[in-house]
Amino acid sequence: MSTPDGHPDQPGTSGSRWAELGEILVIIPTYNEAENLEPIVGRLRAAVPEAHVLIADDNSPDGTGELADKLAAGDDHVHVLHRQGKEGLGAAYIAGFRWGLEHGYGVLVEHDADGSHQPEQLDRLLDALRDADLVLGSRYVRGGAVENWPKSREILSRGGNIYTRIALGIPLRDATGGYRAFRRETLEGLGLDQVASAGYCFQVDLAWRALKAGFRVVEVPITFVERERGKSKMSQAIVLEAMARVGRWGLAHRAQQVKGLFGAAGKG
Ligand SMILES: Nc1nc2c(ncn2[C@@H]2O[C@H](COP(=O)(O)OP(=O)(O)OP(=O)(O)O)[C@@H](O)[C@H]2O)c(=O)[nH]1
Ligand SMILES: [Mg+2]
Repeated sequence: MSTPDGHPDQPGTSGSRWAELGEILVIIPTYNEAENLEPIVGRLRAAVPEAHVLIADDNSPDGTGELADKLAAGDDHVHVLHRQGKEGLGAAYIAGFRWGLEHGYGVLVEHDADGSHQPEQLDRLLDALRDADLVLGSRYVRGGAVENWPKSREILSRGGNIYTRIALGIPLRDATGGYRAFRRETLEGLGLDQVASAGYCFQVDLAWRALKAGFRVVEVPITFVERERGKSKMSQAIVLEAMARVGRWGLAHRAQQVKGLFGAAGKG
């Protein structure tokens, strides 16, 4: 069975190790990643040849979108979603998720373009997804690692994760990472419309929603390598804004829990 653009709209890549999970779509959001795009797509196609790739480009001024079209023209497993302008990585992922759900994929993967995520480790995430609903590539579980980061950046990231764990009361070691694999049912059950797509809260919000909805969230170790080429879109202001927001979510959640307790006590 195929959709008009020639895609399988039913799960089942026969012969694949992950056939039971359905077709796999790796979503790569891009903004000015012209130098990085071809190598990363090449590595993904080599590492997991049965996986499809969707490049979600926000009209990058450096020509990443045109390059993506060229790659797609030469490979039926590569697709492009052109978006009007820069709206942030969260919005690009949500658009990519919707595209993937519409096209019948069973697994949707988040993957950066900049070389920070290793395509050669995708098999770990997919293996773990057989017994999970969401798999997080984790820098901060045993076996996980970070390369090329200045100590200050690592402290900020580790600190942010400890803070997130305490503020929200969740067991995750790395709730802010961006290398993840979702079953389609997980995304369908999260309420994508309500996800905070702005800034760095996006990843935390997705993981937290999955936990609250009762999905099985599992962490597997990854080696995160800081980008060598291109420009980071990350700043200290973004991190501080995200931490303030996570703090507010935690407080609101706790207030809700306390209200629930009093409600129950009142009834009993
Ligand atoms: N479509 C789209 N992609 C984006 C946008 N902002 C970032 N990205 C992509 O999202 C991925 C992660 O962005 P980075 O700038 O590397 O952010 P980061 O990895 O958290 O920060 P660094 O560690 O400093 O690299 C990359 O593939 C970017 O090209 C955006 O506004 N739109
Ligand atoms: Mg990066």
